[in-house]
Amino acid sequence: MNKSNSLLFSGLLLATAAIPAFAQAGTEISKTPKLPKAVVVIFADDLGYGDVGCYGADPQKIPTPAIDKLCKQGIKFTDAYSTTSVCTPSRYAFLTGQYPWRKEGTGILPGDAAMIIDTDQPTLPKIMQKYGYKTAVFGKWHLGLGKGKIDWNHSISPGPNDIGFDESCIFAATGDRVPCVILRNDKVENLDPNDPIEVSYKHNFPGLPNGKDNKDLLKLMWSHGHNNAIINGIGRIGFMKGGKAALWDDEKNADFITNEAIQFIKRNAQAKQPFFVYFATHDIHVPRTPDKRFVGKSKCGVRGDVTVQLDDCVGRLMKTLDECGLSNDTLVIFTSDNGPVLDDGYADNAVKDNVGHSPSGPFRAGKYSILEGGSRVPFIVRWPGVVKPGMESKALINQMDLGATLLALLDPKAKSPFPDSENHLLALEGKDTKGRDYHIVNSSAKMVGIRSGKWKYLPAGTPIRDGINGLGAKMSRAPEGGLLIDLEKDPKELNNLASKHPDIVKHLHNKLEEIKKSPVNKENLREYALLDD
Ligand code: NG6
Ligand code: CA
Repeated sequence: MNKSNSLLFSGLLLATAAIPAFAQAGTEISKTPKLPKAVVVIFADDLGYGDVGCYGADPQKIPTPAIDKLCKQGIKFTDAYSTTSVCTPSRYAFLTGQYPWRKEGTGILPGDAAMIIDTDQPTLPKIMQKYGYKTAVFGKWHLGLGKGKIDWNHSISPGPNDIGFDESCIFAATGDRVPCVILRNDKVENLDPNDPIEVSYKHNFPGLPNGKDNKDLLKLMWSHGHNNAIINGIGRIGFMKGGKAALWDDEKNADFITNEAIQFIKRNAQAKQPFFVYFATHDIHVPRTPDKRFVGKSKCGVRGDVTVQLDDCVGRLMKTLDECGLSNDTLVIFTSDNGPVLDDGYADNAVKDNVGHSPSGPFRAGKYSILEGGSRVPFIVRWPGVVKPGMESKALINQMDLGATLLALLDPKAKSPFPDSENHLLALEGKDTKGRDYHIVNSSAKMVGIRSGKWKYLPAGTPIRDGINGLGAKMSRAPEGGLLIDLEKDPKELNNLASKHPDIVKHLHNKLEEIKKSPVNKENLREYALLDD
């Protein structure tokens, strides 16, 4: 924390001292939430609404005791959404408070893409920094790095540390994309300068085998795509040469980032330094490579096993907060970047092994789809002393709302710099069960629909992807007159009520057009610039 921040924070502590005394955490519920000493946001990858016990998974098949415990201690949101149904745009929105469809180039990125968040954009971690929190990201980044062609052998900038993170320890993109190395802050970790890294998403490097023609070299077979470079016996997207000493160990990645986050928590707890953690697990994305401790620990094959691994990571983070005496002063949020997928390009038997389990819970389809399975995700808020344990909330919220919401908590008078993020602090506290008036539902195809109350509307022609695998989905389009669904009665989105409720269709259609056109809130952005010292 720089000097001005630390002054700001001590000022903030003084300010909070003026607020009426808070109830002892866990006993009584306070009227005004105290400022948490820590905020931990856990973003699982491709975890569906129904993949964890507290959202309906059978604990005999996929045990998730740590996540279920978190849920019992806090609020389970039933109507929370990732901003879209794939990773990059969801994370873009979470960090910047802007709908990704407002900006070109926010689709799924290759591993050598330039960073899509401008360094002068407002971000959630910048807000946390400003109010005195030490900020860190661990795990999957997938928002691009640098400005153009990346030289992986030198410092890479801009990156996470330029948009509000004091520390970062990340995979540049995904586990299935090269380069398969870890970046600590702006540099590849463990890089031998005599074995430089080269990356190409166009061609292989002379003499190196590819996954397409060298299946005998693969320990995990691909089912579609994922047949470029072979790294650790796994075919990847993109080609890579060199960097042997820096290659990650797929089976150890979950432990690695968890241990990094644990060290960060302990260090800051000891220094009595408030902190913000964005814990971006790679689980349960492909390639699914559980550590041997978790192999066979579910009854749903490797996809279930990596869910158990994810649960273990969550449990260890919570245990660390306990050990540091911070659990009662930490706001923990658990969610997923998009809905579930079974076969996402590797022949890991996820389809065959998915015995009787519904990854999307009561909803239809999954990742990549505009149907509910694509972006209705688990969203758990544990906030001792503020939220009553064991609550369930139907509040309509979007992960993107965390920016404006946390800012409202830290500084109720501050104007939000975020264009689309809404302040739903009351929903997070469990006091408001309505949440947003409108949420724009978005699929990977940049197509948008709108949700308001129990209604969901997709304009005529919207592509609808119905399936839970990367390939083979049934494609259709919203019919003439649009698709209007009563999500309360029809979570599987089977009955079109558009012709019965033309007034609702008209209203939602107009509202969608209005929100699509509404410009970025320039006034607030100026305010934000003023906040900069
Ligand atoms: C797709 C990949 C899929 C996954 C996805 C991104 C193929 C055939 N499919 O293109 O495996 O990597 O991109 O997933 O390559 S996400 O969760 O990061 O959005
Ligand atoms: Ca994802």
